[in-house]
Amino acid sequence: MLRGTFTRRGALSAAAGVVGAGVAARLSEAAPPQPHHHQELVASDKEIEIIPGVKYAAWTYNARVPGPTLRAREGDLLRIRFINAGSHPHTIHFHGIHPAVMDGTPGVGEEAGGGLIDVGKEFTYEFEARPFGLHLYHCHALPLAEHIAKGLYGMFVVDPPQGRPPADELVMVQNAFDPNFDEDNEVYAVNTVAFHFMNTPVRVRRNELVRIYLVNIVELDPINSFHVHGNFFHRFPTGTSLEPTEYTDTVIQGQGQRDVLELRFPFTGRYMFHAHKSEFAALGWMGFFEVVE
Ligand SMILES: [Cu+2]
Repeated sequence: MLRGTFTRRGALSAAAGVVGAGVAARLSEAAPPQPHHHQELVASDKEIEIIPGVKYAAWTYNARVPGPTLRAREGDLLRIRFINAGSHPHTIHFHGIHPAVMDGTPGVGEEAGGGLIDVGKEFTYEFEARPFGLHLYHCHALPLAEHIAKGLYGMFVVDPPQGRPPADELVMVQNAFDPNFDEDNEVYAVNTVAFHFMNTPVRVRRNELVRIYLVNIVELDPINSFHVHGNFFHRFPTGTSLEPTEYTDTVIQGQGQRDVLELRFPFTGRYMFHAHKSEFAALGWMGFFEVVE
């Protein structure tokens, strides 16, 4: 069974008064990957709160944005039953290596039941998890920008066969919203809720290895970025190698790009993390780490 892994979500969501949004971000307490995974993803329309008091009519996987984080080990067989209980035809398009019929692309594999999944219909995606790395899944129905911007996406983590070193693992899906439909985002965040981690900092321990799974899924803006204060991190692009390629404090990501980041905080205290694009930070994409003993 794949697990949604937002283990502290209940407490943090309640703190922010947020309903239906994926706020917290810990992966560490998830069940270890199993060789066979069965997961059900249900598309549905759902109103979510993107800032306390600001509602957004989202399209969701499993009534949340982002959808549940899927995790497997390289080579595991994934079986993902997709039920479209929404108001529009949708798909699940997984990044990774798989046969065409499992690609979740309209017009591809429809004779075998794949492709575009109509309202009230379902399809089971079945493929091996590979390559290891940090991937994503999202709806690929047209118009693509609308189906992504409405909230149909999530993170897909494939662990290397030998695993990664033990760490405090965090999921950060950089996303944004255009609640007034003017083709320009007004709200930016990681994991949907603007400014959430300003009010509820992400607590980590001094000197403990912290691993961040970072994805950019923002529509309407060509790039996004992640910057951390008072520290540097090792960057593993797409997570497909166990050797980092860069030691830095800022990464730039286009849409669909992702990185695994590893760092340790040598000092206690509060350290900001935010988009190094001032406009995005001012519109919600900023937060704090709180480093404790
Ligand atoms: Cu869709």
